Amino acid sequence: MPPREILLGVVGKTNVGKSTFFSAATETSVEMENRPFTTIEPNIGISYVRKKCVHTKLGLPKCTPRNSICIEGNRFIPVKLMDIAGLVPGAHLGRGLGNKFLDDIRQADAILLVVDASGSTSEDGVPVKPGSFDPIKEVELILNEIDMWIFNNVKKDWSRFARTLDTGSYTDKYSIIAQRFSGFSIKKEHVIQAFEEIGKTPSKLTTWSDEDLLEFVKVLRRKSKPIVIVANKSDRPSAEENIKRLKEKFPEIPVIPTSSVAELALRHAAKKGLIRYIPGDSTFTVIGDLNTKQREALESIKKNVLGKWGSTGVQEALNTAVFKVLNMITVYPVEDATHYTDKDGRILPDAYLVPKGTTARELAYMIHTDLGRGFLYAVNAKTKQRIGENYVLEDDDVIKIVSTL
Ligand SMILES: Nc1nc2c(ncn2[C@@H]2O[C@H](COP(=O)(O)OP(=O)(O)OP(=O)(O)O)[C@@H](O)[C@H]2O)c(=O)[nH]1
Ligand SMILES: [Mg+2]
Repeated sequence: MPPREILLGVVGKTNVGKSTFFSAATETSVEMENRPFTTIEPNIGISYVRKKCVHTKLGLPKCTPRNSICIEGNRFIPVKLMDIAGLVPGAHLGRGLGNKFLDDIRQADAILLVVDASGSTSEDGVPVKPGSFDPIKEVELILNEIDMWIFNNVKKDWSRFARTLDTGSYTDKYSIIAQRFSGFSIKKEHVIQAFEEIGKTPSKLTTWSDEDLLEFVKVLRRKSKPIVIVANKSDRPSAEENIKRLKEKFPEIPVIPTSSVAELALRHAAKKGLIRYIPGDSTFTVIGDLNTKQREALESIKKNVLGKWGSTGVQEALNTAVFKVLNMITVYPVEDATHYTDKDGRILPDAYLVPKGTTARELAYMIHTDLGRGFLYAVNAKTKQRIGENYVLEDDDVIKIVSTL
């Protein structure tokens, strides 16, 4: 089984810039020779997280990437991005695209919650005077829609389910409850964590009130669908104060100031050969002939976005979701631990995103079932030391697996 594909859902009220974010994040100037993912639905695109490539740390002049891209020492590793239709209040009751929207969300590993930080779109997505709508309300609205949707779905049959669990003798109630929520990709570990957090055990479910169930659902959602707040339209003056407020209001959620239009413009300009810009950079260099309009647009981006926030935020939002919120690390499997190559001599061909805590043997299984089954030992290519199956992988490890099969 190859490493799990990561899917990030771009979620938000209507007209906040979800599609612009999606276009910017999936626009690339470098084509990969073989597409990393097999099935791509229309609203799904490929985006990349950015990391310093391990070849630079190893003092190698270059690498030969296969499942990813390396631009000037920066490894870009693919993840899937889903552009989800705009959400309106009452979606959980079927309003707007209602259930379609919520259905998409359940597949996502993490949510990029896009808000209009400039406060210039109303609850229903209608343009209003900048600063007149509070993006904090947007975050609350969306989280509430997701919570209510899960709650309503689970509540339907809850009392019977609760009775069965309370009266039957089950050894692993957590698993059964996880199954009940599996349609929302909620796993057993999330269920265990949620019970811990609400200070209950799965023994007297029949005594739960609706409020108890809703509280449980909220905690489950937080555990299973972690969020990054994409504070979009940060190029507008009215965004600054709101971004500060968002950070204060949601201290446990990363808030990333973002200008999707700026990122899209930079990527287009780079693609046309007008500028040199690597996604996530804090600046760009002009290398082509710009007309006045182009020059003014780029200067404005430099001043109002890059100069002010340090980057457009698009790359940072993706990186935060994958590395901080989903806790992924990067490992590089190789077949030759001396030269860091695969059997065809490609240097550091693959960069895998794996959850923190993954062991050497689990990595072997991800590369190939046979490698996992016949696992003998692994070699840490950086230190040339042998490591056992229970070795917990570290970020940027380069690993050779030795197997009987
Ligand atoms: N100033 C500014 N405008 C933006 C930014 N991102 C998007 N917009 C504008 O906001 C409007 C809505 O953008 P979309 O990307 O279509 O928004 P959406 O969230 O996909 O909208 P729906 O699909 O209708 O829900 C467009 O006019 C964009 O040009 C940004 O970073 N800054
Ligand atoms: Mg859209």
